[in-house]
Amino acid sequence: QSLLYYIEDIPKAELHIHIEGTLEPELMFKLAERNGIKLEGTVSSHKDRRQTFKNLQDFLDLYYEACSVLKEEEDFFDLMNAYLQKAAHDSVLVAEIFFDPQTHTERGVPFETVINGLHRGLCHGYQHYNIKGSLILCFLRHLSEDEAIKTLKEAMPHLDKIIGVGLDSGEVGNPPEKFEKVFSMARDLGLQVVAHAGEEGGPEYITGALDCLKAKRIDHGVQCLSSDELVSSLVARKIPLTVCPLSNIKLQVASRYFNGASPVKQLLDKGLLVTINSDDPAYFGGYINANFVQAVKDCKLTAKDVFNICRNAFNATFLPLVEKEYYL
Ligand code: ES4
Ligand code: ZN
Repeated sequence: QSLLYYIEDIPKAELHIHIEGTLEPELMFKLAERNGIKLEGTVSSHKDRRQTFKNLQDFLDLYYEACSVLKEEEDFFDLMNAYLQKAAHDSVLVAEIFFDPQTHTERGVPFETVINGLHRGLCHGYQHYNIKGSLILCFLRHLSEDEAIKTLKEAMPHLDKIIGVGLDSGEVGNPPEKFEKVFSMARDLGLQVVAHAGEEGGPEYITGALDCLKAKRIDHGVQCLSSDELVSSLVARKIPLTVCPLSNIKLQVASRYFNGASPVKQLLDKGLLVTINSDDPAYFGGYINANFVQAVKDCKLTAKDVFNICRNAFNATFLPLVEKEYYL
């Protein structure tokens, strides 16, 4: 009803979106054809394959496979442009966007191709949709720290196009401590730090991301609810959580611990700085507005809750203070 219109129109900051996770089957087939790549199946069969996932790894296998159609700078530009167009439709004004360079450099696509295409897409999006977009380089945690360091070195000539670093991919078995050195190097370069933690991993992954990597935001973080001590610490240190309701539901993160519903309500009730985000919208059934609708439905949120969540997100951006104040 009217809350749905409120959700559609309220200005938003998107803080947890993987650009590779916005690759819709339609664009995937278009790029495959342009690059002379033969794909199995059809747009419709690929949509079907994205309906359910057993867990994070089950999704990641498909996500990395789909990335094989991304080859040229123009492909990364088109991917970014397609996302920003959708974000504008969802009243997104600021977007801090993850990209996974190692997914592409491992296949022989040069780092420059990836970053130049994405960055050109952001510039185009600022001009055409008035979205303030920036890039966060994510290291793949299933790979070694040496490979992460190699990637950071490749990024050095492009530091003007990156605001921070993050950590993603399969969490369990790849704790934050594995990446202490590369995150310290990144901080010394003046980069901001975020990390996925407490998605499938327990509270110790969140503590590690904060204390060892010095993360300023936690991506997901929903598993903090199993430690009262950690919750108190997150509240006291005002650490924002970038929560992704549809992701948690589709990857069975919610079902195992929160009876299949988004844990947004429990997190808000503890006084945590919750934000609502998209994660991999082309796989999880919807972009940021759909994630708000899901949370409102699961948690019976009010317009006031929606407002506070949006305000939390602008507050949690890495914008310079004067720019941030403009949105608050
Ligand atoms: C991801 Cl949902 C999620 N978790 C961890 N890593 C990721 N990369 C892309 N989506
Ligand atoms: Zn994510």
